[in-house]
Amino acid sequence: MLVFRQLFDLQSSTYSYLLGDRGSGDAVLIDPVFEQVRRDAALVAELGLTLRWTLETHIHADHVTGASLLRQRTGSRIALAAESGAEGADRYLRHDDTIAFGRHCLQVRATPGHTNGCLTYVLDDRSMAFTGDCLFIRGTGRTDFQQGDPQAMYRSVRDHIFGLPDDCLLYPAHDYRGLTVTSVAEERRFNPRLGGEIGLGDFTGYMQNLRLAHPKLLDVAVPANLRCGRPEHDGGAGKTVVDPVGDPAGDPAGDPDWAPLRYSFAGVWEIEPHGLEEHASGVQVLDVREPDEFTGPLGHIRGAILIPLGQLAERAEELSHDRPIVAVCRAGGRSAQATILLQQAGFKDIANLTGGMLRWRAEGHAVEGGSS
Ligand SMILES: N[C@@H](CCC(=O)N[C@@H](CS)C(=O)NCC(=O)O)C(=O)O
Ligand SMILES: [Fe+2]
Repeated sequence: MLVFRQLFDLQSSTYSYLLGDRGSGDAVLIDPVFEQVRRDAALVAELGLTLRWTLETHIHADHVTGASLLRQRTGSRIALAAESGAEGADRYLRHDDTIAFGRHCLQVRATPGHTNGCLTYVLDDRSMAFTGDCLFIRGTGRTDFQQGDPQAMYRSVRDHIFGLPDDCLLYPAHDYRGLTVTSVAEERRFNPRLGGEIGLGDFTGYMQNLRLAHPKLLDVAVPANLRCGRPEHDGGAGKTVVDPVGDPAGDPAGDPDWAPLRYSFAGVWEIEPHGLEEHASGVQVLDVREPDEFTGPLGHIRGAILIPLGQLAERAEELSHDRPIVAVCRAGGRSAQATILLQQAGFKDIANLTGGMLRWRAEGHAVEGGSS
């Protein structure tokens, strides 16, 4: 069975695609975004997959790839077009190469035009293809920088994409209107730039008059992506010290290290009961249940501060900013929301106790009060 997820980066309107083989657990991720590495790694883990490859459709001009950071974190390998001119990849792809993941594979098609190293990845059964910035939904990638060439793009689309089966689904690297997917038959007929009877001359005329502003990140993104997204300054020991995008707040390389935490795809830092047990002396345990639950049969963790979730927004300042906070409730749901409220209130080091008091007790940790 194929696992398939379409992921979106709001900042750059970029789609990343996770494809996995349920049987072996092997997965590939097409066009990861640097700022989304934490999210994407969390999803891969929650789906029980192992990331084997990150694949680039091209050298992006509008965002930095997450390829290097994912390789550092998950052991995935990096593949992209030999034509791209990038250094530091594990595999350089050419037309007709294949990338296997478990029982599935992607076929590589060279589709230059947006850049000369643009690739389209076609799933083995030709039910879906990932067109990068070559073919968009009722559009195309631009051809006015990075070796852009309207003639090459026209030939790429006509020769290597429009020849796929009518109902082959096409997934682009971007959409700026929120559209998610199209098909070969639709684009062949309705693409306003090169569908129907539109000829090369028409297409070139269209492309020469797009009049788009250059991507804001162009000067940062292209050199970083030519290094597969590896930051220019590496702190050694695999620790990244400089975010290639220059935004430490959005830097997934700087994970909290005050306790062993796991980031969830839901967007919450989680701590396991044994992790809290080990670090209990250095943290504030915040119990967000109702008072009758706090004193009820499940008991509570020694030293826990009780602030019911409904009062947290008003009473957050009763907590110290100097020590990390672990939020606790019955099963880990309300406390997850508590971590979000605390974050909004300006607290920095916050985690949710996974599974709440139920898991805490089930794993044999001590409680105050409660029934045995
Ligand atoms: N406003 C965007 C520009 C995005 C852009 O130029 N995207 C490229 C892909 S890298 C493109 O081909 N755009 C086609 C279009 O916008 O029609 C930014 O600053 O990042
Ligand atoms: Fe692009």
